Amino acid sequence: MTRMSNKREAVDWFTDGLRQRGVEWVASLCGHGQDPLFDSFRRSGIRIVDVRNEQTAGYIAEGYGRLTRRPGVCTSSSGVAVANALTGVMNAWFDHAPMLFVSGSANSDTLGMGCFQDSPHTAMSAPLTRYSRRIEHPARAVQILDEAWRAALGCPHGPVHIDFPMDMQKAVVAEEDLVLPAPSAPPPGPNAGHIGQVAAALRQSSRPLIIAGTETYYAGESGDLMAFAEAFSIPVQTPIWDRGVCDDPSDAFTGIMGAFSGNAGIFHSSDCLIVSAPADYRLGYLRTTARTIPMGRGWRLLHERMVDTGALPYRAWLAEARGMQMAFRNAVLETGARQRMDGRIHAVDLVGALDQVLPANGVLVIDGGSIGQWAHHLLTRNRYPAHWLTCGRSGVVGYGLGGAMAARLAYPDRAVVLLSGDGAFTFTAAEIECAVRQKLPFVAVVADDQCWGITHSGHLRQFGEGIGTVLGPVRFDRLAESLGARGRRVDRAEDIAPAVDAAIASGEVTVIHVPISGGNPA
Ligand SMILES: Cc1ncc(C[n+]2csc(CCOP(=O)(O)OP(=O)(O)O)c2C)c(N)n1
Ligand SMILES: [Mg+2]
Repeated sequence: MTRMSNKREAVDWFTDGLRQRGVEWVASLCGHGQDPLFDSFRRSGIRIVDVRNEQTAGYIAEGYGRLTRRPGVCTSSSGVAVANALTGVMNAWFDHAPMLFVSGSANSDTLGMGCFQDSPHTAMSAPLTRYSRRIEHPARAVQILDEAWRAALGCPHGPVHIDFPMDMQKAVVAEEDLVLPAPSAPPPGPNAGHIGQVAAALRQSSRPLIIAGTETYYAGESGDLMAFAEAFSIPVQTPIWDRGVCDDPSDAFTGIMGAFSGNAGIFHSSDCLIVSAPADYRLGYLRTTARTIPMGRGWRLLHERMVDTGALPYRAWLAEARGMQMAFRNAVLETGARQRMDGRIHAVDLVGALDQVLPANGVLVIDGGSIGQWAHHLLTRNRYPAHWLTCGRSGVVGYGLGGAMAARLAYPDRAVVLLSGDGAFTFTAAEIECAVRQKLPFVAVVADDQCWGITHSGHLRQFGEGIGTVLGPVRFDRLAESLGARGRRVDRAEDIAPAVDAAIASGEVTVIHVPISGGNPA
């Protein structure tokens, strides 16, 4: 007797492949090209988190990738929807966040002939992704998914894109005809020879500084790094907006380095930089006289090497570095005090209140210019947890609501607090309705200085006035209420912490509108 062949539409094989890779939801906005995908998701139990702008779908996918190191998935319809979703893809491209973007498109026999929303989907994504391919043979649906997935989690990680024309989705493929994924090689391990050189450089140094973030985080070595740094009293700093490597308060963590922020004093006082980060603008392109040694994977091996060689901890240097970190923080607080206006809330009050009420495992999502700088300066004195979410190396604003939804999907049981500028918040404010309806609660605290504050401060310095930087009044509490969320306005500094606390406890989407007097720490 011959066995009945198992025949299914390619889209169902594809959806199965997603499920096998642990995908439980996709973020999306419906439309042309993805009806078979939506139907397949529905039948297979994959949740569709729907949004009002594909930008948010992209941000949810990449935010989830950042928070969990597993690719978040978003899908879109064809044409301009792809360009919208590419906003999140581009943000992921900047610093290797793993995510998968799937676009639908018209039947392949009409592509390029002026079919509806005919547009160069994969050509648009190609420069921004580690893998970008259209499925042109339905039997390759799972094999292409596998290639894409492996590229997203490759070395380095990054965003990937699959374009899936509708006729390819609907084509029936027998199981035995499916093209099988090729076996893959494991990621490269630490290079023992190079680790030896790092150890030797450290032994010759008296004031070493470790700069690490995203690379160490995605390598899964944050714990090893911090254990090493603590054992040998070596200060660690993370480039601003990188993934954090220090979840729990640690004396060895001495803050953020970056463009307009961070305590550059430690950097300039160091005689040896152990760098596991790109030498980009945040690190001043590493133009320094200090010895600079790149470091990849293998923090545990380095730790062992240092123990073997009988190296001693750099206690006095770490104490000095901590002193510089505290002096820097105090200078920031003094800047805030100088800017303070009678009776008005200042960003320092707001950030201080969050510091009081945010639980240790709470997810803080930071979006906005000046308010983000204040938060980074004041909240990162001895930790920069990987469960906080920032824009990443791109420095984008306007991703925060997608980021908060991603955080809720990644951490169903934790407090999720978005700290946003007023400008950043309005990029995708309508998503509040989607979050409420789909039970993805978070607390959004909107620091409202009625301007694109960081740019405004820069214009004041350069031109004596802001040029196109001033915004009008928005009642963010009422806006939230009109979108089905809870809204609260706070006008006194002492009311911020209780309001945030109550909002976290409510388990509902809550927007707390905090008018502030404005000002930048730098
Ligand atoms: C998509 C995008 N557009 C423009 C910018 C430039 N930019 C950086 S910070 C900023 C101001 C943000 O204003 P707001 O969210 O109100 O925060 P504030 O600086 O006032 O605290 C702008 C316009 C950017 N980073 N990203
Ligand atoms: Mg603002």
